[in-house]
Amino acid sequence: MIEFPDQLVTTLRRAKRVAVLTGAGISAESGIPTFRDAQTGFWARFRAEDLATVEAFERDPQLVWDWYAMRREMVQTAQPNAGHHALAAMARHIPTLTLITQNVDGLHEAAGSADVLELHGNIGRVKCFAEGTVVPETEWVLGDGVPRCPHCAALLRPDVVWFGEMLPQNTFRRAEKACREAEVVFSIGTSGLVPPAATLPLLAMAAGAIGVEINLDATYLSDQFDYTVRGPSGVILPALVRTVWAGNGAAEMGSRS
Ligand code: BJW
Repeated sequence: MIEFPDQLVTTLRRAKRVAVLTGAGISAESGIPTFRDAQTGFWARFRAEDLATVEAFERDPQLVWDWYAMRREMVQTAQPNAGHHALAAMARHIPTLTLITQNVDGLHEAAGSADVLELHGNIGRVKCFAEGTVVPETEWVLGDGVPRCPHCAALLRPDVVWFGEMLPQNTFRRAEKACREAEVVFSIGTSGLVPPAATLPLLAMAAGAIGVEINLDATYLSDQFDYTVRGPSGVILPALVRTVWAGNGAAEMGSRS
């Protein structure tokens, strides 16, 4: 049985505002490889800078399109796991739980979470490379290579945020606000290596939130959190929800205090 510190359990039971940042690790148990995992990560097989940048798309649009098509197919057949479901359940106990994700897979929504702040876009959407307009699949102009925009004939690209691109400003502002107001902030399944998303839990803790990191391994941000829990989020999160909202509670997580 996983045991959680009394202070965290009590705080969560009373909390009115909680912010949660998730990364690729929460979807690992749904069979979607993480970005930086040495064994299975996308980054282990492909160089990020060869695929997830505007320059890469300009250099070789077909390579980038094919990579995203392969990942889109993987996401379409994936199911949310116990970690996604536990966060959807947690939202039913907390008046304002803001779920912020770096993931582009839509699995939080598939688990029933509403109003998810998708910082890095969604792999299920495609937009015009020239105008940025989202184009539904029924309107793609198909030819030999990468599909084209029905309005201006420019190439279509995935509606995700590549390195060096701006995050959706309104979404990021809402995430910042939720973090500034949170009593507890969770950082779940993220290496914390990619700004500006990685700064959000730090912003919340600087504003007074209790910080909790849930990850298989230590990250370079681990020392900054009040509590760290090592293990798969698909196991830790359901246990946390059971403990906080169905009784139990004790202490077994790492703590900086
Ligand atoms: C488990 C587990 C289990 C495993 N349970 N845990 C030039 C430079 C900087 C900024 C700008 C710039 N030009 C313009 C900007 C503006 C700026 C901006 O928007 N500013 C705002 C203020 C509005 N834009 C940016 O900052 C961009 N950032 C950037 O360019 O940074 C520079 C940089 C360069 C090089 C390295 C690092 C930074 C936005 C970046 C957008 C990132 N895009 C990607 C690709 C998305 C599209 C796609 O999917 O292809 O987003 S990169 C990739 O990293 C992806 C992820 O969302 C992101 C974070 O990765 P994540 O989720 O943390 O995954 P991993 O694999 O790193 O970690 C997994 C973790 O899970 C590990 O810790 C495991 O241990 C753990 N784990 N199984 C629990 N079962």
